[in-house]
Parts: sequence; structure tokens; C-alpha cells
Amino acid sequence: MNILLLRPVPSNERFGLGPFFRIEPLGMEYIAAALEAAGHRVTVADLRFSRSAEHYLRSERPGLVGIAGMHALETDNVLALAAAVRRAAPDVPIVIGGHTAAAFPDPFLAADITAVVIDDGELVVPRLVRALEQRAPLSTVPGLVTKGQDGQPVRTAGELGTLALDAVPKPSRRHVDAWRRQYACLAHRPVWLIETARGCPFRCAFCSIWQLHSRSVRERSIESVADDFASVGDEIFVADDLFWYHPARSLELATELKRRKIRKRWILAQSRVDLVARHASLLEAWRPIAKDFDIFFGLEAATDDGLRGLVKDATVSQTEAGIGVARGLGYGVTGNFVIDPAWNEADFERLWAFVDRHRLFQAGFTILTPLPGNYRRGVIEGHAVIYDPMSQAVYDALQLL
Ligand code: B12
Ligand code: SF4
Repeated sequence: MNILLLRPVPSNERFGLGPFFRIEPLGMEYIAAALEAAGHRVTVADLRFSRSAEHYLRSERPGLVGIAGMHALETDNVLALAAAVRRAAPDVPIVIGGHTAAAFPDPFLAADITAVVIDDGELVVPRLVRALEQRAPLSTVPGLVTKGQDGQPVRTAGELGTLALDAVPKPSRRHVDAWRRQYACLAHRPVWLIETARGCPFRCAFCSIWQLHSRSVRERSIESVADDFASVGDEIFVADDLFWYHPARSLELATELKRRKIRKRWILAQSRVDLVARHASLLEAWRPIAKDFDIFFGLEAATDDGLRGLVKDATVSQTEAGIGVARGLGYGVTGNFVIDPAWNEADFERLWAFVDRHRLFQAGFTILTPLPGNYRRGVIEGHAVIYDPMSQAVYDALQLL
């Protein structure tokens, strides 16, 4: 089958890291690799840089269109793109997948959309394609959510099993070769995204990752990660939710990269301060792998009470220790904080002082907000929280920082 995978153009690039980071659609590249291994023909179009969706619908005549919904902020863009695909190709099945769609499928159950994929795309999409080829009902494909007759979401029955990440060892990156130079993080360009592990065992109140993966972590083998590092360019963003999570395996990976003489110009990884504070020797082993090496830390709050409220399971003294270890070894440190919309001026003053004291010249501030289409308070208290564009008042307050 011909399958067309589309990355929509987000309209809200003003928010958060959006304006500074343009990253390849790695999830769809893994799905493309799984489909190609099963003998299908795939086109991946990153609509930020490629030709239009209508162009690919005409030239590829796909039997299935997939649209990525990674961030909740992109929900409206995904829905608008699905409607445009439906206008141009009235009969083609349209599925939505990606992090936000899998975590919160309800907003995507619109009339134009056939189903939402809520498990690993590498597992579900090839099965879905097989079912379409055999004209079997979608209810026979586990890992989907569709709209039931009463309009309520219905999850398809059956077990998928757990995807071992090495089952699809390398993403099909050639699909984005034509616009690779558009992928950038700040001044680093072109940038490659690498995944070495998926999931996180922690349970931070505001985060959707652990809920989606049930606090599990799956790892790629050392061999497959080292092959991926060897095959990509010099500027790398590591997609892992919690890099260095498994210290023994991380050390083994650093040793293998050094044995293969792999050294990059720049790496950016995301991790926790408590982990880094406890594993200075691991950080020391990784430091030579790149000339410049930046870490994004989820510092979240400037007080122990604040950290407790966010269920961060870390303390401010660990924040201080982690920053110290990282800086001592020559890593660049970026701290990311969560802003509670209920804050008053004193809370902002406290955060301001903390940022100042720790010389966090690179810092990110994200407003805690509830889900679009699901603004009930219980959802916030139940920790199903995502990020939304800032309100003007909070935005103005942040300018002070
Ligand atoms: C890369 C990335 C970014 C990049 C995006 C680059 C770009 N715009 O080009 C940057 C750095 C800009 C970014 C920004 C933000 N991000 Co972000 N980001 C990620 C990250 C680290 C990696 C995504 C990735 O490629 N993963 C690896 C691939 C293999 O996994 P995947 O994408 O999930 O794909 C799988 C499935 O989802 C599915 N799938 C994926 N696509 C498709 C498509 C179809 C058709 C189907 C069927 C299936 C499918 O199959 C794939 C294989 O199994 C994730 C964390 C994570 N590990 O996923 C956070 C994450 C998605 N981001 C998150 C957040 C919070 C943000 C910010 C709000 C941060 C901030 N405070 O500024 C901003 C929002 C920016 C904006 N304006 O929209 C949250 C999600 C929040 C939410 N629910 O919306 C995540 C989960 C991080 C977290 N721990 O909370 N992000
Ligand atoms: S915020 Fe980071 S440490 Fe906390 S659960 Fe999410 S990925 Fe894990």
C-alpha cells in the first residue's frame, strides 16, 4: 500500500521552545521503517518545509493518510489538516497518532478522522494497513480509538504486546533529506533527533509521558544506538525523556561510542538533577562525546514545597548539587520551570531570585494549564495536565524575569 504520513504546520510557534527548535518527525520515520520492512511504500511530508498535502495526495494516491499530533498545542492544526485531506480525498482513511493524540485522543475524534492510534506507531500502523488491505473491520486492530455510535470514544479490543524498540532498529531518515538543513536548535543546524530509550519511571504531576507509558522505560540496544549515532550528523538532540536513566547501560553506551571514535560537535540531552548529582562519573564519561554538551533539566520549582506540589520527587539541594556537577564537568545547563497561574508577586520574586542565584541564564518557563476540551478541575488534580499558550497577564509577568 502507498501510505502518506504528514507532519502539520503548527500555527502557534511563538510559545515555548517552538520558535527556536525545528526537529525532524522521528516517530513517523520509525513508522516508515516498520512499514517499509513489511513491503509498503511510504511518503513522509513535513509540511513546514515540503510541498503541500494536496500535492502528495495527487502524486501518491495513498491508501492511508497518517497525521502526527505531537503537542496539544497543535490540535487545531491537526484537525484542520485532516479536514483539508478529507476535502481532497473523500474516501481515504485518515489516522492521527503521536504523543498528544495517544495521551488524550478525545479531541481528535472528529468526523474527518477514521481512528486515533494510541500505542506505538511501529506496532499499530502495519497492522492497520494489513486490516485495510484485507478489508477487515478496524475493530480487529488493537491500539486504536474510534468514535462509537453514541459519539463516545471506543478503544479497540485485543492485545498488541510490548514493542521491543530494537524490532525497528533504525528510523527511515532519508524521507527528510530534502529539507534536512531546516532542522535546527537555536544556532545548531542541521540537527538530528536520536532516541536511545522511551518512557520515564517518575510521576511528575504535570507530565503526560509517564501516564502514557505506565512509568515504564524501554531501551534500544547499545549496538543499535551506536549505529544510529554513527549514521547521523554532528549536531544531535536526544529525544529520551530521561537520559542517563539506567547508569550502567549509559556507561556502556559511552564506552562503545568512544571505542568507535564517535565524537559530535553538539549534543543536547534532557535529564534530572538528582540523577546527575548521584552519577558524576557517568557524566564525566559522557562529556568527551561532544565538543559542546547541553543538558535540559526539569528544575520546575525554586522551593521544596513547590517541588512536592509537582510530585517531582527531588529537592532543591539536589537541584543545587546536580547543577554543580554538570557545570563542573563543562556541560551547559538550561533550567525549566513550571509557573502556577495562581502565583502572586512574591512567588515570582522567589523564582527570580533562584534563577539569579544559580546563574540560570538559559531558562524556560511554562504555565501549568489544563487540557484543551477538558478544562475540568478534576483533570488538573488528577495530574492530566498539558501546556497551553500563556495568558497575557502571566506573559507580562514573565517579561520581568
Ligand atoms: C522533539 C520534541 C519537541 C520539539 C519539537 C520540534 C518541532 N516542533 O519540530 C521542541 C523542542 C520544539 C518541543 C517543544 C515543546 N514540547 Co516537546 N517534545 C519533544 C520530544 C522530546 C521528542 C518527540 C519525539 O520525537 N519522540 C520520539 C518519537 C519516536 O516518539 P513519538 O514522537 O511519540 O512517536 C511515536 C508515537 O507517538 C507514534 N506517532 C508519532 N507520530 C505519529 C504519526 C502517526 C500518523 C501515527 C499513527 C503515530 C505517530 O508513533 C511513534 C513511534 O512509536 C517529546 C518527548 C518524547 N520523548 O516523545 C517532547 C514532548 C512531546 N513535548 C512536550 C512539551 C511539553 C513541549 C513544550 C510545551 C515545552 C515547552 N515548555 O516549551 C513545547 C511546545 C512547543 C510548541 N510550540 O508546540 C511534552 C508533551 C506535551 C503535550 N502533551 O502536548 C513531551 C511529551 C515532553 C514531556 N516529557 O512532557 N518538543
Ligand atoms: S517531567 Fe521528566 S522526570 Fe518527570 S515524569 Fe516527565 S519525563 Fe519523567
